[in-house]
Amino acid sequence: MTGDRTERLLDEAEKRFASEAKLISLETGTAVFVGDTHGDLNATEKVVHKYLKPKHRLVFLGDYVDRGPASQRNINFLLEQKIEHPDSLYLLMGNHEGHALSSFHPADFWEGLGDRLRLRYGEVLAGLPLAASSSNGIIALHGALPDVPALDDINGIVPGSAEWQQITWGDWQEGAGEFLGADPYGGRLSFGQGWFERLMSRFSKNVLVRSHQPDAPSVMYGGRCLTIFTSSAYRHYRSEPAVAVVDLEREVNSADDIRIETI
Ligand SMILES: [Mn+2]
Repeated sequence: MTGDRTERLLDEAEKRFASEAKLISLETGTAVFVGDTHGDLNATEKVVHKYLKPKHRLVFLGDYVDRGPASQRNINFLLEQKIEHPDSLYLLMGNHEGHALSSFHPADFWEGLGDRLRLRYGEVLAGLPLAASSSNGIIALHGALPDVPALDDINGIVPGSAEWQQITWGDWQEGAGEFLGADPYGGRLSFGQGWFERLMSRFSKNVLVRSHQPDAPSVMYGGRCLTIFTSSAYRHYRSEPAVAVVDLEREVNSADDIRIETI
């Protein structure tokens, strides 16, 4: 893609994200949740070709760049799809989209850009929505639950704030506890089941669908925390890239009510 075309794509995407809430509402039809794709354009294209159809809402859970071989093509493809299908496809923010807000490694995509494009991708991706919520019991986001007074307050979360870090950088650990500490080098935050249950109850949700943490068990906390990945960059942790498919018209009480499909 030429520099001019990339700039136009970023301008258009920026306007689109500015008109979206930070908390996306999913009401009817079928939701398809897509985990980290991390530069795996092949996986992203497969998901879009297979699942983008009437009455389907595709929700990507963040981390589109770095690690994989085709970061820029992957994020550009997703931005194009978003502009073309604004109400069928949603791109939530992962920590790898927050390069303008907090530094991390690996950041091969960001470090490979010139100054101008690094600034523009940083500005545009800092405007991505943070979470999606459905009336049948699901909340979906990249990492961990934010400690905000009520679900709707996700709309007021400021990029770079503590609550933003909980969403984009949060890991879950088996066992009791609330905030379990931060990794002083990588910036990762750890949370336990106490934090999980307190906020799920506050938000009146049954199941969290998230990504971000490749060494997490797929299902935790009595079937209420589902972690999925959709990138071959994680093949050493996860057998096959997969998505989570949910009928939005039926109550979801645990991961057993969610269909995992390999792509
Ligand atoms: Mn991540």
